[in-house]
Amino acid sequence: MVALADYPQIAAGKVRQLHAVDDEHLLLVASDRISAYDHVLDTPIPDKGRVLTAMSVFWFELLADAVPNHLVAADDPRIPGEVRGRALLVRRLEMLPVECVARGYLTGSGLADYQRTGAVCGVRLPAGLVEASQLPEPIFTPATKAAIGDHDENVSFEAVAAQLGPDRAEQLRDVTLEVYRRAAEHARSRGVILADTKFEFGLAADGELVLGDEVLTPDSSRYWPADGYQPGRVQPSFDKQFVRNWLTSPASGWDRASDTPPPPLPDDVVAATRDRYIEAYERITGRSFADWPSPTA
Ligand code: Q0Q
Repeated sequence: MVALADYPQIAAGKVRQLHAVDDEHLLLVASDRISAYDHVLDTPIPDKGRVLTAMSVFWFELLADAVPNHLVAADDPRIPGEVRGRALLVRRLEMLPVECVARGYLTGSGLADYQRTGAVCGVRLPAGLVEASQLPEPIFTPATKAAIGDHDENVSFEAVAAQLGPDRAEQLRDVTLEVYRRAAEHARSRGVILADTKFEFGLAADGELVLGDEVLTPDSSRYWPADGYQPGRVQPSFDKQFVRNWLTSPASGWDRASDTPPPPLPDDVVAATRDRYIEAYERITGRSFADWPSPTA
């Protein structure tokens, strides 16, 4: 049986790693780590890596008619038993250097740019929008990838066209918005608002545009409960709100403004957060998480 150590690590994010399997394949591994307020917390959320991996697989399958994707297998002898269920065997692509973000709602850096300039990535928006306003229609707001720990930098469509050519830029915009629309419609029918999401695309050897990375997970997207949605205030995160509330409560003794690392999470916050990830998966997919593969080693 193959071990993870047999696959050289070639990239690492805050909560995931990428390993080389062979010339044609990579292994995308999701950890149980969770980040909040730009810190990776000391306390893992059991099964978070498996839930987010299962969500990516669901979305790849649902959206395969809209765009090809890099998924080869979620359960395969080439996937080490120790990471089974939280690792995807994917085909190696030539990744494009653009974070393809679609926004259906205004929040985060999009809201900040709008409040400063009336636009996001050069896309002018109507006056009077507030925190969490739904946009008249979803917009493509690309960004350049930042180093770990830094925030991506929002860039204009024209900047993407200058870098990749107008045809490729238009293709990225069109595919990004079409996949977001399809996903947002599906999520909304399950009582969940997909406020925004970030895709990464690459090129296959034959030049085909392929959807890579994780897709439409709570780590690459903002998910809000539709119940209680109310523009004008920061919406509760579907998955991270228990963590955020505890960290910003007196109980944690943590000062978010300080540069000290957050304290470990209490067991009840960990358990409630695990339940929320599973609830998000089961509501969105209609599948039971109990059926998803687990590590064997
Ligand atoms: C690739 N990443 C992301 C990343 C750190 C993931 C390179 N199919 C692919 C993929 C994918 N997915 C990549 N490269 C070639 N082919 C994905 C940003 C970074 C940890 C995990 N980097």
